[in-house]
Amino acid sequence: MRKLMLVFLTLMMVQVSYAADLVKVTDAWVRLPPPSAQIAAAYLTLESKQTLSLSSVTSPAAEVVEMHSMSTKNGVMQMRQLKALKLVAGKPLTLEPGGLHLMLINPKKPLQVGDKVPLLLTFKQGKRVVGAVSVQAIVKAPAH
Ligand SMILES: [Cu+2]
Repeated sequence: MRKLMLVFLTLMMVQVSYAADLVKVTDAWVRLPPPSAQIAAAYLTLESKQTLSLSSVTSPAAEVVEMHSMSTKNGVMQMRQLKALKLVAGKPLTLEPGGLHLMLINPKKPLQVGDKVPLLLTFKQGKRVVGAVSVQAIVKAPAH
C-alpha cells in the first residue's frame, strides 16, 4: 500500500513538472475582496507551447474555484461560468479585471493584502490530462 502511494506521488510529481514546462503562468494575483465578501477574483497570464485547455482550478484557500467570463449586456454586467479556457500554442491568454477571471468561492479565511493564495491549474489536451501547474497568487488591493 505504502509502495503504491509512493508510485502515485512520483507520478503526480512528474505530471506537475511536465505541465510547468508546457505552460508558463505569470502575474498571478487576487483582488482584495471587500470585507466579508464570499467571493474573490483572481487573475493571471497563461502561455502554452502547445494548444491545450485549462480544465480545472483548485485551491486549499477556497471551497471552490470557477473559471468565469465577464461581459456587459444592455448595461448589465454578467459573469458566466466556463468549463475550460482554451490556450492556443504560443499565444498568451490574459485573465484581467473586466474580462476572464478565476472566481474563488467561499475563501476559508479572510484574505489580506500580501497573502499568497496557492492555485493548482490542471491542463488537458483533448480529454487527456497532461498535468498541473501550481502558482502562488498574491493578494493586492484594487487600484482606484
Ligand atoms: Cu466571477
